[in-house]
Amino acid sequence: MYAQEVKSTGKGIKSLDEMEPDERAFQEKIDANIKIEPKDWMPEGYRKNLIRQISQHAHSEIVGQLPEGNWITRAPSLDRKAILLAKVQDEAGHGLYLYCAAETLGVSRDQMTEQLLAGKAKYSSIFNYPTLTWADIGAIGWLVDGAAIMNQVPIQRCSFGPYSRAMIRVCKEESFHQRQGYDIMMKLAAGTDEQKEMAQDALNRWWWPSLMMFGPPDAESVHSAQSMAWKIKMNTNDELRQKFVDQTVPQAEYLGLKVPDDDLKWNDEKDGYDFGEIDWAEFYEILKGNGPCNKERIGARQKAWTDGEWFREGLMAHAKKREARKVAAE
Ligand code: FAQ
Repeated sequence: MYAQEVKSTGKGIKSLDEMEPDERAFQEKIDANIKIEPKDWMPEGYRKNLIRQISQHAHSEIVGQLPEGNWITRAPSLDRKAILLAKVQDEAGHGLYLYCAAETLGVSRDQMTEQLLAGKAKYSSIFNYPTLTWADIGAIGWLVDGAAIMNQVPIQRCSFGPYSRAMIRVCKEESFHQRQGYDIMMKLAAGTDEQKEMAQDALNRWWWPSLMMFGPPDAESVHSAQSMAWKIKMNTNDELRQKFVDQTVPQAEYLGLKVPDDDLKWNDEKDGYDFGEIDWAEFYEILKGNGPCNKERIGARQKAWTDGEWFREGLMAHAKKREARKVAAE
């Protein structure tokens, strides 16, 4: 069975024989691809791990609006403004579906936000880089949404019902985002020398951070073994990173742009590209809060939270008043 296979990686995952009856029945459901729904029994570790991953995913969608939102007023035409505005609104919607999915596990949206603001919950490293030119909006759609899709398509099949269903709609919208980004890159790459240079510069700056989105190398991934046994995660970080490189390099070639990696080389034996070493020191610095825009991003979320306090209180007061009226009428 799957759980036993994972144990063979030596990461301390229990085999079916070692599990309590409840846990074993749960694992058998997972192995049989039966969805787990919010009111079903689940091990506490499964619930916690899901809240961790889904809430961090939700925070990424919400914080992810900031780098692109920065360009809405400066998009080069009315059409591009309308498209970018719709895309950024979609990201807000993704965040909301995901917060709802996490709420079914017994955590409130306020608690999740407080964890983000206190630095206890992460969001994707990629959103700590600045968007310096219009070409960065193309690169984000092409590479960042492209990496997000590569990671999220398999999560449509994950074991937790609300998360897997949320991913179906999210992936459809992300596919459109990826196409709009690539469309911007096609226009720039086929434009003047200066526009082509802008496109190349954006690719140079976003390539390596996009590869980091898939998480640390498998050997350093803390959660992969258990998350894969529970089908919270369907592939390892390195598997998805490799698929992303294999899919994206030909797209860069089609644009006439150069992927900024001198070690990139097709490998017939593995039927995929070999690629250079990722700067993991940079990745871990970002996770510690020391990336180029970490403080700005959290500052923006903190301001939105503080500015919205009167509104949240107003909503609560209104809800309480309605409830009191309902009770009085009964
Ligand atoms: N950034 O043990 P693992 C998007 C953390 S959505 C920051 O390998 P795991 C849409 C990890 O949390 C992008 N932290 O972790 C969009 C853990 O720390 P913890 C987000 C990272 O969970 C596009 C520690 O390192 N997508 O872009 C990162 O098994 C455009 C150890 O790592 C998702 O969240 C990172 N890159 O694998 C929006 C998808 N990588 O929690 C706007 C769902 C790792 O113990 C514009 N999530 N860490 O404190 C996943 O698939 C997984 O959570 C991974 C990480 C693959 C992200």
